[in-house]
Amino acid sequence: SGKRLRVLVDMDGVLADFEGGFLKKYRARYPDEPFISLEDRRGFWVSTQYGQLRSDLCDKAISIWQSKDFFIELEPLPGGVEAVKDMANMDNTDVFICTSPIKHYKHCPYEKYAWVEKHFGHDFLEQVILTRDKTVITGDILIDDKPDILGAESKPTWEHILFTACHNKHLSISPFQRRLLSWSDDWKAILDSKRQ
Ligand code: DGP
Repeated sequence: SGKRLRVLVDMDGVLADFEGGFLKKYRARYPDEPFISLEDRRGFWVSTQYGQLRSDLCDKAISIWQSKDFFIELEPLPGGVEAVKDMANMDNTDVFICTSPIKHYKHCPYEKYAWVEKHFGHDFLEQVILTRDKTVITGDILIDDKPDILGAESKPTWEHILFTACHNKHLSISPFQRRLLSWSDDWKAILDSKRQ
């Protein structure tokens, strides 16, 4: 009963393995440079941590995700595509993939649509929201691995569910913030907790 539930699901770090794809391509392109293992990743911004390792590595990191075929070739994270398809087939549930493209727009926005078409099918392109500001998008839940989601709207309608990733797993979060540890975790219970 009640109104429909609207779930916003982030793409990079939640459905698509941005961190794994980055590290693989960085090591292939810069085999003689130091790198940060996924165990040692801290902080959302990959380029910031590489810049701290050595200042010139910031631009080398950025060059990886600005390259053609970076986003389309990202592997799906375990269980994510299946979970979102299951979610989309649930009664009274609308699911949108809500993702922030990088500002180097030559490849990324196109490849994000292509990735959704490849893994979900053409019809699911209806569910894609590209935005640099997720706070202005209304929804009941936003499942996202970025710890701080800020923007023009100071009181977003959604509850942010922090999706655990290599860069955020050590963060202590407010006892009021909820996590989804992986797609094996009980996402259905989180959705049900928001239904009227
Ligand atoms: P989202 O996951 O929707 O919040 O999008 C954030 C995007 O930024 C995603 O494609 C990952 C990417 N990203 C990760 N680290 C960095 C970084 O250091 N600099 C930039 N410009 N983008 C980054």
